[in-house]
Amino acid sequence: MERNAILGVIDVQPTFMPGGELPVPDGAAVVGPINRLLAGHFATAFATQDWHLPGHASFASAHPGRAAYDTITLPYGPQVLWPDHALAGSANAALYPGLDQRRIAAIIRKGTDPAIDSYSAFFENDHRTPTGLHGWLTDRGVQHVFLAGLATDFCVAWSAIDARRLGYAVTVIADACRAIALPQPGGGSTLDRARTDLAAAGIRFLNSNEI
Ligand code: VGL
Ligand code: ZN
Repeated sequence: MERNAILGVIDVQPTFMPGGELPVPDGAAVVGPINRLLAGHFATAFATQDWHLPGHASFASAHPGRAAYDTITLPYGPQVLWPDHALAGSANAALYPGLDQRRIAAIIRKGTDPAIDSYSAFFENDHRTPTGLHGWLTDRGVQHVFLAGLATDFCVAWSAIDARRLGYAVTVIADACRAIALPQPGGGSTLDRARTDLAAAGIRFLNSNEI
């Protein structure tokens, strides 16, 4: 692996796994490939944690009359409403206990502003408020960001697009991610849409055995 590469482990938290509050189908399957990559291929990694207070603007429960998976318009744009999830300080918001954390040098918590959702590891969903990750990566000379985790079509995709915009080479490790895949009004799913957007942005997809 290039010396200026890093693995980003996105939202590998029990809240996004079967049995959690916002289960991503087959979500726990990302842990095996991620742990192998952490042990064998990457000297350094960062991780993100989705981290919301009760009443967060992305929770359907905060919008009377709305249901989970509806889309509404908030001041910064469209927002899918989710079941309450990733409650700050809860056991299900911790990094997944089976994740090998030895090489995780930084942990970024996102979604801490009650009024703004934050899918990307780099910016909140207003596309303006930085998380600080870009500065940390820049200071360390990182040029190539590899991404794995949950969910392919939300937090991984938005992190990948922002990383490209910021000038990094970006590779998504496909078999180390799982998607939510919500049906879209015009047909297709959020995963189809993410794949198209990521390819158009020049983001590479590899499987972990090709790294
Ligand atoms: C995520 C929905 C809401 C994700 C986080 O990690 O992809 N999705 N919050
Ligand atoms: Zn969230």
